[in-house]
Amino acid sequence: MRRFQTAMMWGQIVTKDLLGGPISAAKLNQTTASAVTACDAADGVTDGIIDDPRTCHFSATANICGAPTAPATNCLTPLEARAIDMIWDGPRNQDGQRIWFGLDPGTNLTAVNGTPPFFLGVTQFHWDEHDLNFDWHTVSIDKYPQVAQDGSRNIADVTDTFGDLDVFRRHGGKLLTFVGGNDQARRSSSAPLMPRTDLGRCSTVQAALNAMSSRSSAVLARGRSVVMTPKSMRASSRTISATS
Ligand SMILES: [Ca+2]
Repeated sequence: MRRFQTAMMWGQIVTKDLLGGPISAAKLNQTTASAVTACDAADGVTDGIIDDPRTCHFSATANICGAPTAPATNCLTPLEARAIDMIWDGPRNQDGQRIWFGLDPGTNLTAVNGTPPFFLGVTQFHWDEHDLNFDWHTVSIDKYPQVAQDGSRNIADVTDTFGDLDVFRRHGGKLLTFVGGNDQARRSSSAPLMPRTDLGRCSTVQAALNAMSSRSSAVLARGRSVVMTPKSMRASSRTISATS
């Protein structure tokens, strides 16, 4: 929970540093619509949904005003396009290594990147720094990794660990979690990490879990590792029935 709540502030910090503040909702929504238009049909069904956002490599630079691919309205400046590409990419440290996942193309960008910031992100920064008066505006792109690291040191034991699930496991419990790909806060691509974060330190449960991720990500104890698509969701339902 700590990592993804901290990451809610990534877009706020990127737009603050590059632009002085958030990008307008109209431009964010237009860019999302452009990404959906570009990637929708790749899954074989033109339904307004990007079935597996990991396969969508649309860049917001296509929407820069004056570009042949730019939309008729709500085109972007080069810095706005760079900011949105960084939001999709996710936070990175000074070595260029990604330290959490970006928002999926197709996800509504306005909820955590508009005005005001998503309140849980602001609160998480307070927890990360153990300072109720900590002002997120003082955090730059370069300093973001330190706040995330501070959170690991200061608050992870409180926010990232749940009860001992070994007992649940020994009793034959089966666990199914679901992450909607269009959740503005959760990154569906983070679902495979859930056994190591949200499920805490239960080694036997971790060992029992297989990760399945996509737009409709799921983690199923004793399940098989598959990529979830509408077809495989139906197949997975049969797997769940067979093992329950
Ligand atoms: Ca589609």
